[in-house]
Amino acid sequence: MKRKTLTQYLVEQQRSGQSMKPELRLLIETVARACKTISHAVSKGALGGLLGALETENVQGEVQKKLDVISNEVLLEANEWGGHLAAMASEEMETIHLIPNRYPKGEFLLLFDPLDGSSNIDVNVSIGTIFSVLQMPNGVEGADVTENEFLQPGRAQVAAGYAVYGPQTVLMLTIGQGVVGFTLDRETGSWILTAEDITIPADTKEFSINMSNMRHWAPPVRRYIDECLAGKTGPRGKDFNMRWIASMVADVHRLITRGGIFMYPWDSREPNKPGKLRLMYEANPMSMLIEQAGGAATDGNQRILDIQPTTLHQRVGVVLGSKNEVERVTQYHQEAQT
Ligand code: P6P
Repeated sequence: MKRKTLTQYLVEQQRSGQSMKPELRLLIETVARACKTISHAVSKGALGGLLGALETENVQGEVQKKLDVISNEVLLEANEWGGHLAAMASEEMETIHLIPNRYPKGEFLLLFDPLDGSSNIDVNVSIGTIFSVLQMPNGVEGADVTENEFLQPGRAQVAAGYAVYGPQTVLMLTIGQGVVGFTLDRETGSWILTAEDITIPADTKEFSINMSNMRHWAPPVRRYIDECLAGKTGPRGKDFNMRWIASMVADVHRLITRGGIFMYPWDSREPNKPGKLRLMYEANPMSMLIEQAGGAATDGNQRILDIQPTTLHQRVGVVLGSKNEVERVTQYHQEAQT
C-alpha cells in the first residue's frame, strides 16, 4: 500500500476535526520543510564550509556553531511570512522574534532549539531540531506579543516534535493525538509516514545519563543509578545497559523507539540552576511527545508539563521515558524528602 506523506496525514487530521486548524497545518508543514533544509546543510559537513564555531556566544553563554546560527535563520525565514504566527522564540536568541509588520500575524507561538546537540556537529554524531507550538492566550491574533505570552506550562502546547539528523532524517510529531514518525525520502523530498501509534514500553533495561557527573548528583539519582549498576544480583534483579549520545534528540529518539529512561537531573556543579536543559524548547516538547507515547516526564519531583515558566530560557531537571522507571526515580526523590 502506498505510504502517506506528511501533507496527507495533516489533511486527514484536519478533515477528521482533530484540532488541526489550517494555520496549524501550515505551521507544521513549514517547520518540516525548514528541517529538510537544515538536514541538507548538516549533511554537507566540511564540504559546506559550515563546521566549526563562531566567535559569538548565545544567551546560554555557549559558543555558537556556524550551523546553530544558520539553522536558526532557516527557521525564522521559513516561518515569518506565512501569517500563522504571532511570534517565535529560540535557544539561540535572547529575546522573542516578532513577526515583521509587513507580514500578517496569527495566533500561534513557535519555540525551537534549532540545532540541539551541536557539540556533536563537528564529530558527525546525530543532532536535531526540537520545536514546540503554543497559542496566544485567549487565541488573540496579532495582538502585541511579549515574552509573557510564551510563559505557559507545557500542558498548553498544541503540537510538539523533533527532527533527528542521523543515518536517516526522521521527524517525530504530536498534535495531541498520539505520536507519529516520518522519514525523509531524499529522492522526492517528501516526509513519508513510517511510524504510527508509537508507544514507549513501561519498563526498560536501558538508562541514559552522563555518568561523569555522578559525584555531583542528588542522593535519589545516585540511589537509582547505583541500583541499575548493581544489576541482576542487586535490588532491581536485572542487568541494565547504558547509552549517552550527548544529543538529547538522539537519546530521546532511541527511548521513544525501544524504551529507556533519559536523565539530566539537577547536580551540585551549579546548585542555583535546576538543571542543564531548557524548559520551553527542549523539556516541554520532549515531555509532550513522551507522554503522548505513554511515557512519563518529571523534573524528579513534579510533572514537567505542569511547571509554570517564569523566564523564557529557564532550565529544568529532566527525568523522562519508560513510565515505571520515571515513577521509581520520582518516588526516590519523594522518599528523600520525608
Ligand atoms: P553533556 C547538548 O548540548 C545538550 O543540550 C543535550 O542535547 C544533551 O542531552 C546534553 O546537552 C549533553 O550534555 O553535559 O553530557 O555534554
